Formats: sequence, C-alpha cells, structure tokens
Amino acid sequence: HPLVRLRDYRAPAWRMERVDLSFDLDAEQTLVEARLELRQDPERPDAELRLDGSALDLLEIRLDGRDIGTDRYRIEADGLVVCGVRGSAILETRSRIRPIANTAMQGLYLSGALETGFLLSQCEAEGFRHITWSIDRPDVLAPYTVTLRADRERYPVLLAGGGREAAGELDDGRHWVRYVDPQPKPSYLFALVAGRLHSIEDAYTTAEGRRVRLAIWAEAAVLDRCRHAMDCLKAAFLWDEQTYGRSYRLDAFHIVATHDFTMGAMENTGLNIFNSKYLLADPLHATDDDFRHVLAVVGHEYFHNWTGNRVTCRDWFQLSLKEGLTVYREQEFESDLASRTLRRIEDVRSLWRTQFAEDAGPLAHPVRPDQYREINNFYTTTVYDKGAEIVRMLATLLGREGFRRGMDLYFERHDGSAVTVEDFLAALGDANALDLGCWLGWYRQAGTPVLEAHSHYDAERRCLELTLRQHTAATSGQSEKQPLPIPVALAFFDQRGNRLPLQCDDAERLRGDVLLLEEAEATFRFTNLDSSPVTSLLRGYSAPVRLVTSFDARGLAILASHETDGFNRWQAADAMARQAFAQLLAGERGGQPFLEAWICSLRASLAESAIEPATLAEMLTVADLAALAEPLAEIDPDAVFKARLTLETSLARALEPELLESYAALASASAEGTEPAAQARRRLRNRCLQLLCVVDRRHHVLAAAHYTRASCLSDRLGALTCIVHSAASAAPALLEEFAAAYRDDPTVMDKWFAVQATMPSAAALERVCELTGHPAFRWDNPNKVHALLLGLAHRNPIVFHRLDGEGYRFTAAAIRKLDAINPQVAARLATAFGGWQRMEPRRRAVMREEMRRLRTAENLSADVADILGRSLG
Ligand code: B3K
Ligand code: ZN
Repeated sequence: HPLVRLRDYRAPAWRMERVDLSFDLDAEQTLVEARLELRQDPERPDAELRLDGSALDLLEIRLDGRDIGTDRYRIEADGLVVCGVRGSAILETRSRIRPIANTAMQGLYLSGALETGFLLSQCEAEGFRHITWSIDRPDVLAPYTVTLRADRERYPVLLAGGGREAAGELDDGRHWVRYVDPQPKPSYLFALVAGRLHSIEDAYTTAEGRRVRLAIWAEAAVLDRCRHAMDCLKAAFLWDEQTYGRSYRLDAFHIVATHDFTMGAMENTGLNIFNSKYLLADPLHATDDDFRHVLAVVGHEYFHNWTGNRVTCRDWFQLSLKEGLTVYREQEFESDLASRTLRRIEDVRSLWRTQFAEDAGPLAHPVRPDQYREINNFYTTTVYDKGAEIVRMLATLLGREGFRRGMDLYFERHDGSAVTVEDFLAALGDANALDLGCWLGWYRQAGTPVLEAHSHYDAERRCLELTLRQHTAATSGQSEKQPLPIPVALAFFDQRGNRLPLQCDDAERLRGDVLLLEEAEATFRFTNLDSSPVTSLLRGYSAPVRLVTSFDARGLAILASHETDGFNRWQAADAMARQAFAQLLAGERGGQPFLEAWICSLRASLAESAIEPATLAEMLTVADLAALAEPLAEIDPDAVFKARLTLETSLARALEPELLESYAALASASAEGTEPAAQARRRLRNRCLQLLCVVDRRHHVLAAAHYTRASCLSDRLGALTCIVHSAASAAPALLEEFAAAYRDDPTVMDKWFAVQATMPSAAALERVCELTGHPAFRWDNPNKVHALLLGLAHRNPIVFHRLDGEGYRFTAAAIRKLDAINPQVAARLATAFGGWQRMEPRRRAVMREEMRRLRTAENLSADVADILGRSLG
C-alpha cells in the first residue's frame, strides 16, 4: 500500500452531488446499481474522473445515459478511470458483489448462517468502495437515495439511513423499500441492513419539537435485552440537548445489533450498527460493566450525529476530530449518569497501560498522524483516548461556559461540512477571544510528556515554590519535541488532611485550581502557608502526562484518606502501591514504608462509611501486569508477576478480617438492581472476594457459594473468575457448568473464553490452544477472537511472553490464520508484538524473529504488513 501523507492533501477534483443506489439483495450475490451525479472543480479541468472501487464485478457502465465501451474507461486495482469527461457527468454502473464471501466485514457482508442470518454493511473507513464505484473520501458529501429489493420471506426487514419514503411489492415474492437521506453525508456513513430482525420501538420528542421514531433491531431471542439500550438512547438524546443544545434532526433513529462486527459499533446516520456486546444487557446475561459500556457506547454513537456526521472530517488524518471529541462527550455523559470517579479511574488506567505503551513504542504516532499506509490501523488508543484527553484539557482551560461557547461556534460554522483540527481549535479560540494555536502541538507531537515536579517550602516566608518541568522523549520519525501547554490542577492539604488555600504570586497563571505550564520549565510561588503542605497534583488527571516527583509515603497516605477529588484519592493509593511494587521488584528489603502506608490507608478506607464503594473497590484493585510494567525501562514479565503477586498477597493477608467483614456486610448487593449505587456495592463485594481468594484457599468455599447464590451475571462471573484464576480444585467442573448454562449465549460465552485466556498460569496457553477447537469458538467471529486470542496476547503477559517462546509462536500462527479471514482483526492481534523493544534481551530477540518470519508470509494483508513494518522499524 502506498504511503498517504497529510501534507499531500488536495481537495477533490470531482465531487458527487447526488448518489442513487439500488440493491438486489441476496447473501450469495447482490447486484448494485449506482447513479452518481458528478461535478468537476472548474479550477481543475484536466483532472481525470477516478472512482474508488475494489473487488467489484462490473456488469454495466453508462455515461450520461449511454453505454460506453472499454476504450472510454479502465479498471485499476482499486479504482475505475473514465477518460475524457469534463465539467459534469452522470455515471451509472451495475456491479455484482458477494456478501457471503466477505469475511473481512468491510462493505456488505452476512451476519450469522446463510439460511438464517442477515445482511449488513460497514463502510468506515473505506468499505464503501467494496460496495460500489464512488468517490470514497470523507470530504465528498452527497444526499443519498437508496432502494432495497429482496425476497420478502428471507429478508422481511429492509433498512437504510434516512427516511423511509416508499415501499411496495414485486413479482415472485420480492419487495422493495426506498430511503431518502437529504442531509449530505460522506460515503463512510452509508449503511444498510436486510433480514429477519425484530424491533422494540419508542419515540423521543426533541427540544425542537420533532417526534423521532426510535427502533432497536435484534434477533427475536434477545429482543428483551435491548430495553436498557433504549433507555440509554433516550438519555443520550436528552443529554446532548441539555449539555450542548444539540437536537436530532431526522424522523427516525435505528440501531441494529449483530454478533459479527469487527469493532464496537458504527455511527451511520440514522442507522447505527452495534456489536451485540455493547447493546444487549439484562442482569442475567450482562455484567454491571456491560451495562455501563452499553450506556457509553450508545451515547458515543449517538453523539457522533453532531460530532462526526453533521460536522465531519476533511480527511482521515483528522480522525481524532470526531473520535477524540466524541470519546470526551461519551465520558462526560457516563460521568453525569453513572459514576464520575469510576469512569475517570478506568479511563486513566487504560490510558496508562495501553496509550502510554503505544506512545513509548515503535507504533507511536501523533493524535493527528501525518502519514499512513492503512487507515484502519489508526483507530488507536492514541487517536481515541489521548485525543479525548486533549479535548478534556481544552474544556478545563476554557471552563464549562467557555467550552460550550466554543462548541456552539464550531457547530454554527461547520454544520454540513468536512473540517480539520485547525477549524476546531479556531472555533474554540474565537468564541473565547483566545489564540489556541499552541494546542495544535498536542495533535502533532507523538510521545507522552514527562512532567517533573519539585517543591521547596520556605518556613520563614510561609511560602512554597513549585517547579514544573516538562520534556518529551523522541519517537520514531520525530526527534525534536516542543513544550506543550499543560494544565495542572492542584490542591494543598495540611497534615490532618484539611484543604489549604491556593494563593499564587503569579495570579494570572492560576485559574481556579489550575496552573497552566506553557514552557519547558517554570516555578510558581504559593504564599500564606503556615507549614509545608501536602501537594495533590493533576487532580482529576488534568493532563495526559507521566508525573515524576519524589513521593513520600506520609503525604500519599494523607491524600489517600482525605483528598476530596475521588480520582486523586485513588491516584494516591495507586502511587503507594506502585512505589511498593518498585521496591519489591528491586528486591529491596527491610522497612517498606510504602507497602505499610498503603495497607494502612486501605484499612482505614475500608472502615470509612462515607467512601464511595466504587472508589474503594478501585483502590483495592492493584494495577495489572501491563500497567505495572509500562513505566519500566526493561521488562521481565516473570519478575513483574512475582512482585505483583507479593504485593497483592501482602495486602489481602493484612486486611483479611476487614475484607471478610465488608464481604459479609454487602451480602444483599447481589440481588439489588442495576442502578449505579448497587453496581458499586457489587463491585466492592466482588473485589473483597477476589482478594480473599488470593490469600487463602479456605475462601474458595465463599467463592463457590457466591457462584451458586448469584442472582446476576456480575456475581456469577466474578466468582467464576476467582475460582479459575486461583486454580481452585472446583475450577474445571464450574467451567463446564457455566458453559452448559450459557451455551446458546454468544456474548456470555465470550466471557467464558476470556476468563480462561487470562488465567495467570503458563499452562493457560495449552488451554487456549485446546479452546480454539471448542464448538463455540469461531475464527471468523471477531468477538471470539478478541476474547480468546487477544485476551491471551494483550491481557495475559506471563503467557504471551513465556520464556520458551510458545506464546509468541502460537500468536504468530493465529495472526497468519486470521489474516486470510479478517485482516483488521489480525492487525490488532499483531500489535501485541509492538512492545518488543522494551522486553529483556532474550524475549526481545524471539519476538523480533517471530515478526520477521511472519513478515515473509505469502499474501500478507496490507493491515498486518503495516503493523509489522512499523514495529520492526
Ligand atoms: N467510527 C467507528 C469506528 C470505525 C472503525 C473503522 N475501522 C466507531 C466509533 O468510533 O464510533
Ligand atoms: Zn467514535
């Protein structure tokens, strides 16, 4: 694949002004007629008319109503060039595609079995070119008319984006439906669905007075599990109106659930398509986390309606313009409706373990990449999650009202157009009379900034000098780094945990409780402090930086008990655990102040009645292996595992009575509902159980009872995980029982696979290998592959990094096999090798060798080739 560069961007020479499509749908072969009204940019009269299309069987082609011969056009590997066309043209094509053969799930494909499944499409980023010839780029927007024809018996439901305009019967049992989407959209937002689906319906009347019909479609058997998603959808409609003043402006909003989807969900205008794991939820078949994920993803896709669809991206380099912004909106939505602290802790945990690792390895790229070979490989945690952090920092900087003013201006200026990150920053800046130009650095520069903080207290002057210094290490292809604007939210506490006033000499630079560091280094003076305060930095995690400071156990203990910002309270506990971990890893003996302070704080927190149970549960959750390994210069996974185990066991052993007591006190949680407070209590109770199972096999009895008495999947799965992960003797029988109970529930079986893939024992590899032959496992189903193979490669470091190299060999073989089926999923799996440079030398060599070998495989997809190429450098 050729390299595409941001600096080579040119506006399209030809645009589509109208797109009319008709489909004769059938899983084995679908006929697609496209009628495109095309117009040339008058400034570029010599530009040839080139249409994107690949793997399409062209049956007919007409230009301005007349058939044209092969002398007038030529078909290339990924396109069609029509010669000698000027000004404007109407191009009609008829082509044939084979949905059933489309295992890559880009374009039109089949979900489920040939006789019973349904047809659906996925176009982002470049799937539309697998459906028909067109100008398939996000800055070409057109209204769409879509006519779907199919056998009525086999495909009773026919859906596309936009309003249903007409429908009728055809001969031989076929029927048709026509949809019109008048709002111009890019081709990546096109979608259709056809098959035997059932719906639950509802309605929402917008603040602008429009009555919108809401429908969620799924297979009959799981229809009841769509109710929660419907509630979330209505909540999302309302939230976007209340928070951003944005209403939905079409008459219908459809969501379809499928088990066969490469990603989480897709925001096609008027017809969202969801991976069922982010849509279906009832207490018996979904965990509490699933309930929150459904809320977040339903919100996310809905919010794309304004941030992504109505205002879209000029090119794929600007992907974070819609994704970072929409993740931020989704985070705030969940924070407002569920638990703000929990969502923040989860986001930051995942940023640290995944995004920081990406930023520190060969796959590092800016939030706005400046080049790509395969755009699908750039739907990354950097583009999504670091992108969201940038928006969060801007929101912090501008304040609630300023940010809202900026967003209003952004929508007002750009509704209906395809724009850039510069346009976004300009709107936010103009609305607040600020020049936000320097913020572009965050989009352009790869790598995680290190923020060093040093403070010095002057008792005589009753003041504290805080020196902040930033630097970013070189990343591949970017050696020079500039200082970035870093908002640092902070607070001071005294030794008893009371909040102290924040008075800065440089009042200009302190807004509320936020300091803005703009240069490489600055010193701030805080006055009126009677004693040396405990400083709480980056409250709420106000910037995505790696904080380096001299931690002291006493100060952290004060914050872990008294910080009023729930996130920083957790962060203090986490920092103590990490310090203790570092000492264990280094084999330091004797006086372990961090370990002791950590245990002490958690004991006190367990006894505290006011603490939010979800925050406490997170404080009791030791960072996972990947998160603990991430900051290390050289990683030995076995040593990391050992030190973590010692850390967790010490905690559990020391707090055993308190954990037992809390566990018992929360007994009623299992049967409580799914509202956030009940979820939080269950979370805490399951956390207590997990720690108890680590400390003593006696407590496996508790876990067994927990399993039997569970009245929801959260508890059942929590108990199963405890038992399987602590290798209790009951594990095999329980796994069988679970599989028998949920055999027909693909989303629950995914969890069953994942529990086994993440068993903390080298032998998990043999088990995973065996499970690839289990009747419920399917190589062509992304969810199964995620649960089992990505589960092992990305979430089970001691197995993936087995010293005998078997983890790597197994994964490499799986990548080869998957690549022939679904290159995008194979490429995701291949990123597991991305961290090779930071491993200890022996593993590093084996990983490199394995990647090199894989790279020579025949017919390697562009997706996997790109990941391997960049990883190897
Ligand atoms: N926009 C889609 C992701 C498409 C991924 C294409 N490889 C889902 C989302 O972020 O909302
Ligand atoms: Zn998105």
